[in-house]
Amino acid sequence: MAIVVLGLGKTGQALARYLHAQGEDVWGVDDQSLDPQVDWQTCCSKTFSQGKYPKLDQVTRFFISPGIDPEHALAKSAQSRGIILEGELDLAFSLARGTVIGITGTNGKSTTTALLGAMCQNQGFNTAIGGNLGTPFLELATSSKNYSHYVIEVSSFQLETSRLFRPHVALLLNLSEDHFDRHPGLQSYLAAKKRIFTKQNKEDYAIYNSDDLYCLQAVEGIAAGLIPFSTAKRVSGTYGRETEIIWNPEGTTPETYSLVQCSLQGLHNLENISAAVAAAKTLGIDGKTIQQTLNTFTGLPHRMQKIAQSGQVQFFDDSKATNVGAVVMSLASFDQDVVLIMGGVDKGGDYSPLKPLLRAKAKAVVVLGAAREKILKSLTGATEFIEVDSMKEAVRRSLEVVGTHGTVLLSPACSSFDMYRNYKERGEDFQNEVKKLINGSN
Ligand code: UMA
Ligand code: ADP
Repeated sequence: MAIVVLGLGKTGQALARYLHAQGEDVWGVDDQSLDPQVDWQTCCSKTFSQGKYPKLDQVTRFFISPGIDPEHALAKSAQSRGIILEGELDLAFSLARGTVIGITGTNGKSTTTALLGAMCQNQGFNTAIGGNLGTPFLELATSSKNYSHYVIEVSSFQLETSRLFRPHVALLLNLSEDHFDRHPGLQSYLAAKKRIFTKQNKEDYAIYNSDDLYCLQAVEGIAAGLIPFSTAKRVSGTYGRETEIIWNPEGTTPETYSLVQCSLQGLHNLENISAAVAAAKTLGIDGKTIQQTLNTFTGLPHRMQKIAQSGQVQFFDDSKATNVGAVVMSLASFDQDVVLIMGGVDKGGDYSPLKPLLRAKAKAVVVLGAAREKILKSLTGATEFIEVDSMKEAVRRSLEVVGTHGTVLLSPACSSFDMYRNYKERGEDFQNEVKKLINGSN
């Protein structure tokens, strides 16, 4: 009897290694060639790659990596035999011994995960931070470090196959169009996100954005205790406004946290901080630790990261903004005179929500990558558009257009896979080109 692990990236390797160590007969499958650096014998008894698939007669369990569509041919053939597709999340959850905090939403997951993780660590909790953020949850759950807390970023892809995952504290930050290349529409995407709450009971907590209609829809009828956060009005949880966060659930004395020394900027980060503070209070973290973490947390790279200033021109790397909702928030954080560099691989969403912001804030948009035509078709008329073929050219043209003052912002609204391995590589390329150009070595 064998177990198939489909996809041998980070998740697949963690799954195969764990299952193999348990004495299971693990068959690893990947559509690409296998990484020669990995000693596959330590995780799989058989491997299949580049279009070769195993027969499923002897297969009893089937794990699928989050990046692989359940419509994948081998996964479909397993399902047609009555084999249930399993993901990593449930297995990791069943093995984790501490308090699990799950964070999902379209945008802000990584920032909120890292911030809340830092609060937990500063409180002295033995905290694991990971999941979709980087280190697979399964690796953390099976580590010998005996974590007391797991702060886990969870994607819709991971939630799609979950049946058991029950975080003690679950956060839903926001919901807007994303991953339409995989989810047939917003309702299916929302249904996947809602699964973060499905297994919770009344001893658990659901922290949600009460300014977001989809989040309100997602928490309807769930069993967990509800804790809202808002940046628009005072609610019975956290309220983020300008330079402070107020924690004031019904029946409590209000607590105020200052953001004057906090380096996370912008309305979107006010949401992320409000969510993190609500979770920290729910976990019993003391006010002093929360304030100290807000004062010292520096944010993650490639998320609205200010990378350079040349005279009155500032440069921001927001390469992680891979959907329209993220770019809307980023643009909203600037006054005007923005030259926006966008493009990459289209994820099936609608670009038109950018139109009013581009009219109000942009000097020009520099477009590159595979989604160029679709972007131009939906946004033409909102501002000046410049088509380019490389990041080098994008930076050079941006600098010409921005003139002596303004902002050059890489915030692509697309994924990066047409030109780069991931958003990090894209951000690094942008940063290098900016540095070369402003230092005059290009
Ligand atoms: N593969 C196939 N057939 C396919 C597609 C992929 O065999 O049709 C193979 C690839 O050749 C590769 C493997 O599957 O070897 C990759 O699997 P994967 O895409 O599931 O990626 P992992 O390396 O396992 O990384 C995943 C997450 N990636 C995705 O969900 C796409 C990582 O999130 C996460 O950090 C990691 O697990 C650990 O939990 C990245 C991500 O982009 C950052 N996530 C998306 C996002 O944030 O928008 C959801
Ligand atoms: P995720 O892990 O969900 O992709 P990140 O924290 O990595 O989120 O941020 C990705 C991008 O999304 C950032 O570069 C920023 O442009 C945007 N962003 C961050 N937080 C929010 C939010 N709360 N609402 C909308 N956009 C956001």
